[in-house]
Amino acid sequence: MSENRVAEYEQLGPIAVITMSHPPVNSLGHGLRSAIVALIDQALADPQISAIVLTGGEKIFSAGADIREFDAQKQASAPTLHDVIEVIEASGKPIVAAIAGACLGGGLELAMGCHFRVARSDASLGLPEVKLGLLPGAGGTQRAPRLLGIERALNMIVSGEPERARQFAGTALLDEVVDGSVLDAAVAFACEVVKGQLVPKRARDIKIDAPRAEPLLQFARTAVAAASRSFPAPTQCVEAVAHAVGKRFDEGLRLEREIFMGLMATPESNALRHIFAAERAASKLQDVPADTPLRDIRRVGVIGAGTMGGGITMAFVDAGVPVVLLETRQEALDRGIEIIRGNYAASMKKGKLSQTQFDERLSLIEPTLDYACLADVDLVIEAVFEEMNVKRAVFGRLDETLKSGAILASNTSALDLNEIASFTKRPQDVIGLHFFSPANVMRLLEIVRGTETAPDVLATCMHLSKRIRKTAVVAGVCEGFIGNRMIARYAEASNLLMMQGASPQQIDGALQRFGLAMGPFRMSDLAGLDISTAARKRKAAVDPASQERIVADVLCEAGRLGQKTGSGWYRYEAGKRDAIPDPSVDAIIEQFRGARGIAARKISDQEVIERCIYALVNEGARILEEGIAARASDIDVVYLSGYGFPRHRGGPMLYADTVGLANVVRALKRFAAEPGAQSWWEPAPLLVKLVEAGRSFN
Ligand code: 3H9
Repeated sequence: MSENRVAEYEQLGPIAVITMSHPPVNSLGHGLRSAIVALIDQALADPQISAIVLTGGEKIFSAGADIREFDAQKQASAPTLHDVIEVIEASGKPIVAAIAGACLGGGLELAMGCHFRVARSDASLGLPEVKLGLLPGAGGTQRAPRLLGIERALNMIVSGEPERARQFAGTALLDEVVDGSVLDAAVAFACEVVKGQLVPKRARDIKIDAPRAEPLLQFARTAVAAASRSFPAPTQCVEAVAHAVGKRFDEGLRLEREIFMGLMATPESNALRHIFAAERAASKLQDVPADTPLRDIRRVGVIGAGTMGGGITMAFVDAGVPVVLLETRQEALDRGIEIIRGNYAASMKKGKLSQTQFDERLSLIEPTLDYACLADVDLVIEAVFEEMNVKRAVFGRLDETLKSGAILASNTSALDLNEIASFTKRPQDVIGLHFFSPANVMRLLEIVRGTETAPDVLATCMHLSKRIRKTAVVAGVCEGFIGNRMIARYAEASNLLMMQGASPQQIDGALQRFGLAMGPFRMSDLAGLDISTAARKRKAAVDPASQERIVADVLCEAGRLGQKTGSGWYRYEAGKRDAIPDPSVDAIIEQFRGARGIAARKISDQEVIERCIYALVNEGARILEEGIAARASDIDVVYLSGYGFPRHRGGPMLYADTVGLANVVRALKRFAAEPGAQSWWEPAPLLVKLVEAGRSFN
C-alpha cells in the first residue's frame, strides 16, 4: 500500500483502490484534490490495473469542498474540483465510487462524476450547499437531474437535506446499495465491470425529458421565490437546474459555475458560512482541552415545575434522559406534569409523536416533593423564582442532598452565579445552564462559567448540550450574561426612539423588515412586561440612578402585561397572537412625552435600525473586551439561536463588520454627543481600538 498523506493507494488484483484519508471529513481541499489526481494517474499508468475504486473508507466518503478554503485563493487552484471530476469522467479505466457515511456537496458531485456508484444503505447523500448560501458548483446541478430526474434533484438541491442511500435504490444515482462492507462490495462490482459484464456510463451523457421538466420548473420558480425571500441561493438553484434542461451539458456547467461564483460573493453566503464556522467554534474552549474526561450524566434532576422547569424537563426527556422533577407543593407539581402531558398530547395529535413515544417520554419523568429522591442524580438544574434568597435555600438543600461529583446548575437568567456557588461547599461543581423559553424548543443554551467552575464540569455540560440538541455558548458571570445584557441596551435604545417620536409599530416594523423574527415591543408583549419591569427594579435597587420611570411601567400598572393579559404595547383578541396597534397606547406615550416636554420628531426606519442594532453591537464589544464572551462569533451564535436575529445577516457582530466598524463608531459618537445622551452610547474601547487598527471583529 502506498501513502500520499491525504489519500492511500492499494492494489487488489486488477483493481486499484484509492482511499481518501483526510480527517475529520475528507473535505476536498487542494491537497486531497491533488492526491486523487496523482493516484488516478498512477492507476492509469499501471498496465496491471483495469478498474479503480474511489472511496473514503467505511466511515465517511466526503463532506464536500473544503469550506475553509473558500476565502482563500487555494479554492481556485488547480486541480479544482471540476478538474478532478473531469479526470475521473475521462478516465479510460472505469472508476467506481464506494460510498459509506456522509457523502455531501462536492463529495457527492465527485461520486456523480464516477462511472458507477456503490453505497452502503445507511450512507447519507445530499447537496447541502444551499445552506451555505451557494449551489452545488462542481456539476451537481447538471448531473443530479440526469441521474435522479428533475423533481427529485430540485428537492435535493433546494432543500439541502440529505437522505439515506437506501432511499435512492433503483435510481441511476446508485448502481448498488449494500448492507455490509461497501469496499468489498465495490471491489466485487469493479471486478464484474472488468469482466465486461457492465458498460461504463457517464452522467453527462444521459438525456433529460425536457417537455416534462418545464411545468415542474415553473412551479418550483414560484414556490421557491415565495419561501426564500432573504436568500438568493434557492432561486438560483432552480435556474441552474433549468440550464440542465435547456442547455448542452458543458454550457450548463459553465453557467452553474458563473452562478456559484456570484453567490459566493453575496453577503448572505458570507453570513451563512460564518454561522457554520461560528457554531463549531463555540463548542471549543481554549483552556478546556478536547480530551478532558467527562462526568457521566445518566439521570437529571429539575427543581421547579413552572414554565422553565417543565421545558427543561422535556428537553432531557426528548433525548431519552430520565428526569426527577421536584416541586414544593403537590398542586404545582400536578399542574407542571399536566402541562407537559398536554404538550406531548398536542405533538401526538399533530402526528409528531406516536402513542409509544408519548408513553415513553412520560415514563421517564419521576415527579416528587422530596429532595431525598435527588440523592443519586448526576446533574440538577434549578429553575425556581429569580430571587437570591430562594436560590440560597435551594442550593443549600442540594449541597446537603446530592452525591459527590454531581453537577449543580442554575437556570438563572440574571443573578450572580458566583454568589449562588458560594451557598454550597462545592463551588467547583456549580455552573449556570441558562435555557431560553420554551426550553424544549429554543436551540440556545448559555453555559455560565463561574470563577470556580471546574473544567470537567464545563466540558461535561458542553457535551451534554449536544445530547439534548442545543447550541451552547459559554458566558462569564455578569448581569444578563451575553444575550440578556445586550438585549437590555437594545430595549433602552428602542424606548428612547419611542420617546423621541417613533411608534412601537414603526420600530417593530423596521426591525422586522431588517429580518428580526420580532421587534422589541412585540417581544416584550410575548415575554410579559412584568418581567422587564422586575429586572429594572432589581437593577434600581443596586443602582438608584437607573430608576427612571418609563412608559412600560405605566402599562404594567394599568395591567397591560402583554399577550397573557390580552394587552400590552398592542392589544390581542382572545385566542389569537396578532399584535393589533392600540390608540390608547399612543395616547399614553403622547402624554408621557408631553409631561417631559419632548416634541416628537420624524424618525426614519434606517435610524431605528442603526440605533437598535448598534446598541447591541456596542454592548457586545464590551462583553468581548471583558472576556464574558470568548469570541465575537460566540455572540453571533447567541443572537442567531436565541433571539431571532436574521441568519442572512450572520449575527450582530458580523453585521457590524459588514457595515464597517468605522461607520458604526462614527454613528455611536454622534448618538453619544446628543444633549442628555446616555453614557452607554460612547463607543466601547475595543471598537475604537479595532477601528484604529483597521480591523474587524471576525
Ligand atoms: C461544496 O461542496 C461546494 C461544491 O459544491 C463546489 C466547490 C467548487 N469543509 O459538523 P462537525 C469540519 S460546499 C471543511 O462538527 P459532525 C468542521 O468544521 C460544502 N471543514 O461534525 C469540524 O471541524 P472542527 C458542502 C468541514 O459529525 C469537523 O469537520 N458540504 C467541512 O456533527 C467536524 O464537523 C457541506 O456543507 C467542510 N466541508 O457532522 C457539509 N465539513 O472540528 C458540511 C465539516 O475543526 N458538513 N468540516 O470544528 C456537515 O454537514 C457536517 O460537518 C458533517 C459531520 C455531517 C459532515
